[in-house]
Amino acid sequence: MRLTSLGQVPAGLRPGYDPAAHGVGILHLGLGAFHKAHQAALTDLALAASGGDWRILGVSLRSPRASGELHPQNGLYTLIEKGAEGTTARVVGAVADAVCSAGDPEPVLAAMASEATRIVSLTVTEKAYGLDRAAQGCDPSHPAVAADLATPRAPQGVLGLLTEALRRRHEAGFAPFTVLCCDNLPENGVLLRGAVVDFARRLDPALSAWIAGEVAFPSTMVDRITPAATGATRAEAATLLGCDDLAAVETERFFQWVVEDSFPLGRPDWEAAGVIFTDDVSAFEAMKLRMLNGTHSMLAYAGFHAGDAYVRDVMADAPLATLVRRHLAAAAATLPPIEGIDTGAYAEALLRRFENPAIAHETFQIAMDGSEKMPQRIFAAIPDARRADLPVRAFAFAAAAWLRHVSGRTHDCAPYDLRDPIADRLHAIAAGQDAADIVAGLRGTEILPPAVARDDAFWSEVTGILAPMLSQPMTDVIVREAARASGA
Ligand code: CS2
Repeated sequence: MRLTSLGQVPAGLRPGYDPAAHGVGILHLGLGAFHKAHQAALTDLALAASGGDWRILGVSLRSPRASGELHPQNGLYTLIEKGAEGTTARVVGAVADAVCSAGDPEPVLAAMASEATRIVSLTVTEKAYGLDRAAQGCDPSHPAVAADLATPRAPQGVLGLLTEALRRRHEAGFAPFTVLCCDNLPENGVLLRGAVVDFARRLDPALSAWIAGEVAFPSTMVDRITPAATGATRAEAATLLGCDDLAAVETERFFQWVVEDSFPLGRPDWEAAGVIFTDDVSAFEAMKLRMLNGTHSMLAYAGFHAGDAYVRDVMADAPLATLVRRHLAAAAATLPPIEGIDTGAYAEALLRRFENPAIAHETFQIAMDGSEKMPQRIFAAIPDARRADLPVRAFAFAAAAWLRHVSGRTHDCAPYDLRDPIADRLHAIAAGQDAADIVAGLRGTEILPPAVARDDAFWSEVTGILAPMLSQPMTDVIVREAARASGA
């Protein structure tokens, strides 16, 4: 039997409120495990604490899989939280329903345009936005952006959906919803605002001016390590519930959400759930991107090629764990001070989170989409390191490990899928004759910030690290690098 109503749920796992008594106020684009483990779970706590019409309509943009799991369950799913201290679980009632916009965007546009929708939040991954980061606008050559510019009244992509829904609200005389970007991008609200305003300008300058003047795009820092759900997740939920839950998710116990408090049409009482509101999210975001995500990317590339399937395996691999610590320290040194935050303590907490024995977070999963992740996680730190005359070796190692990964083959020549929106271009770069050629290929792309692309000394260090990675087992390279990091 499948989970469809709270009546099936053991009393101790039910939400502390009656979900049916609360209307929908949030529409969320990108209904993945992360949304269910983070924003939806925290909205659930806010509803339990203070109520309000803040339930969520979840939207899958491309694949109907996530909505197909949740819709038959009336939005209900089990949240399993795991730490070294043990496991806790509860059923989340914050998601009212789930739909897929692919093929027919009309029901989703109608919901976005409805006056009841006061927040549109997003977790769609970096690549789905179609950003031109350098120009702080949209990239009209991005496939979804190009398609939506051609058929703006029936959009499929993020910028098209937001713009068309805002146009309808403007026409109807409704106030705009707040756009809440929850992806791992620096100043994500500012970036998304620039992209939407630019996208709209290409269609209708007056609409673009209205969006620029009236729509709030608060920036956020989101954090919760959430591996993709597996059969084991669903089996655990079935044991807890006594019925099947195809939408169950598992995550760590830790979470953090730092949000700029700019919600003209109101918001749930997220403070009650432990959300931090501040005027300036950017320092938190840089800390999280460079320390957590930057280290994640480094350990994912090096670890995957060293045979470590999960992050916890990396942490049990002593030489690689040494490089994890080096990276955390190097990244921390590039950050401006944040009042009330000790980056040393933050690094220690990250080490414990990475070690979490109960979380099976695949290095292969983190290795995806490197071209979209490396700029803010690794490359952005380099100019700051240079300005402060700090060593850049840790960043050079991370860049080399990524370039090793884009080859698409392990040391034993086993192929794997290079999941990246520009996989073909990266494959062509990786086909270079030697490390110097591969590095030259990357330096010719727009992936790198110009100041970093010009940094000859940095790239000669990357070349020196990459050369042995191309011919020797990654484990040997890691052992030598760890000895060097420890001053041996
Ligand atoms: C990870 C993130 O997959 C990745 O690239 O670095 O998803 C990471 O687990 C989250 O940002 C943690 O909050």
